[in-house]
Amino acid sequence: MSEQHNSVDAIIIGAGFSGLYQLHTLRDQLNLSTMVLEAGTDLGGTWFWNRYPGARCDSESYSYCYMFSEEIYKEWSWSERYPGPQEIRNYLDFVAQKLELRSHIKFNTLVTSAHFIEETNQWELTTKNGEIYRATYLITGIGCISSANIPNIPGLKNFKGEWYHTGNWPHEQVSFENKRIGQIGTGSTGIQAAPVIAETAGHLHVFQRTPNYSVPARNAPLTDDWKEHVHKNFKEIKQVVQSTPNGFPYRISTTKVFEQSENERQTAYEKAWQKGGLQFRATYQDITTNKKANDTAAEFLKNKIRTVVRDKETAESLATIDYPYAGKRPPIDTNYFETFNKDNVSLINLKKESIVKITENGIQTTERHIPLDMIIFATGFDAITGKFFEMDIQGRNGISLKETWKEGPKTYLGLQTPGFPNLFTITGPGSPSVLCNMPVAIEQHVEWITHCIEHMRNNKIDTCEASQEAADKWVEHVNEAANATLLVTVPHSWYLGANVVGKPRIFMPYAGGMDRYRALCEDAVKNHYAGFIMNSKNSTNHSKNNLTNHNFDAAKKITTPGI
Ligand code: N01
Repeated sequence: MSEQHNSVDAIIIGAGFSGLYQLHTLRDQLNLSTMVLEAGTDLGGTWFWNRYPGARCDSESYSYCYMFSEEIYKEWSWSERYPGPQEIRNYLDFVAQKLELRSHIKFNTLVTSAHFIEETNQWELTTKNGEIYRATYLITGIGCISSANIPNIPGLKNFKGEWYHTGNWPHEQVSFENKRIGQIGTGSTGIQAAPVIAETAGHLHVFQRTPNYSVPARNAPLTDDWKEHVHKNFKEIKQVVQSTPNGFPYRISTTKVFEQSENERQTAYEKAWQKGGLQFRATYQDITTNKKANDTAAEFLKNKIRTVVRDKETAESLATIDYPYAGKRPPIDTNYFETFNKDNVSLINLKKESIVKITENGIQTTERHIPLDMIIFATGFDAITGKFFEMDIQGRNGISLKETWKEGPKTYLGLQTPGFPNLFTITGPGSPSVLCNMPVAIEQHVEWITHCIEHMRNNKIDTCEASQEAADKWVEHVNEAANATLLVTVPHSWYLGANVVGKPRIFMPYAGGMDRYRALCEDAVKNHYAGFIMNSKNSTNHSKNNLTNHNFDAAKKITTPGI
């Protein structure tokens, strides 16, 4: 323990959507001394790091923003249907300026450890720069897909060309001009990147292990009429995003697939395809829960691939998909399948030949050597828990978070973990997080945490932590919610941690729906923070109501999951 440290009421890790809003509420509403520690050199979180070619948000811009302030909402106008990283960073900069947040953010400050000190009920944080901070409340806003996953393919260190991971993309311009590029990965990122890389690459080789469904994004500049429309309808838009299961600004149909004829279905799917975007999965209520219903959507999308891609073998490699549509996070794209009609693009089907190693000048597969000047890893993330484990987080009695979560994360409502008092995790594991439009999930968490801390201060409570019983029951319910969907049927999904070698296979986000989740969080508060143990120095009385009053039964029947 050091004698030299900075001490504040609250520290937030991360200066993305979560960190900025949490700083505002704690500093400006509760008057707490608050600071944000951020590893990057500027605002943005996910959007600070993800600058890869073609990067774009898949939530529509008018819903991918804060809604806590009507004034802020109406002062900002988005230029395109789906914003890119620069425009999102500009937006966050606008919010930071408006709320004068920058003075309380310390950039270039990577937190390496956070230990709970029992004697003072404080968290002590150390940074890579060797600084030490203490705070009563520690809040993580570290994002869910922020820890890059670079597969352990033999030989990478010998490669003499350039290589990049999309999630750590250089700030300087990367030129693909006349270069032979190998892109590994065809998730949402790879599907966005390939068409843009192919525009200037000498040749692009796309290494595909698992083919993917994709629906056109149909991105476009927004008209002045549209901008005026969303500003005028702020209240209605907010009401919709806060009441849907996935936080998106559209309602999921209440019609089931087999309530309509084949002709009606084809018309409905075609209409959704033409409209573009993630709402394709909202065409019918049961697409994400009923395999046979899902098959009809899957078949429609596979046929689209076969229609677009001219080379029959390539089309089959792209369209032979053996898992349900939206079973993994469904990408949306701009000309992804069309890209394979270009002469300078080839698909390497890793179901037919696999990567053996990276050589000095290319990739060796079981069939051939492919010479390359650049390798791009669009290989995803150690999602949801990865960033936590990059820090040495220790709670009561020096127990580490890594140890506590070694068989999978165990939280209550994704907000707190037993044994880690006053540690609040925005969009933590076990909350809807990645299954929800992120800013909607973030606002709800920030506001819940703010009210909880306000309650603690008003009632002279020193520590709040989830009870073991509550966490155990919640983990059970998170599994139950996932099992009601087709999400658990995809063995290679990052929702399950299956993309990272050695990671336990546990479904991490809460699939029961943001609307249901919001109600459960409110219910816990109404029941005197049921499931949370509140302690004061002078008394050790636990929260008056324990979980027996807290009813998950209402949450049992999941008909419209939040995906
Ligand atoms: O990552 P992914 P992502 N050899 O894990 C392949 C969000 N996002 O960065 O499926 C060969 O989905 C892997 O293959 P497989 C969004 O939530 C949002 O694309 O494991 N291939 C897969 O094809 C998304 O879901 C936006 O068999 C290997 C790919 O790499 C999440 O980020 C935009 C491999 C990884 O796909 C992650 O998407 C972009 C190996 N050794 C992303 N290892 C928005 O618009 C992995 N792969 C907001």
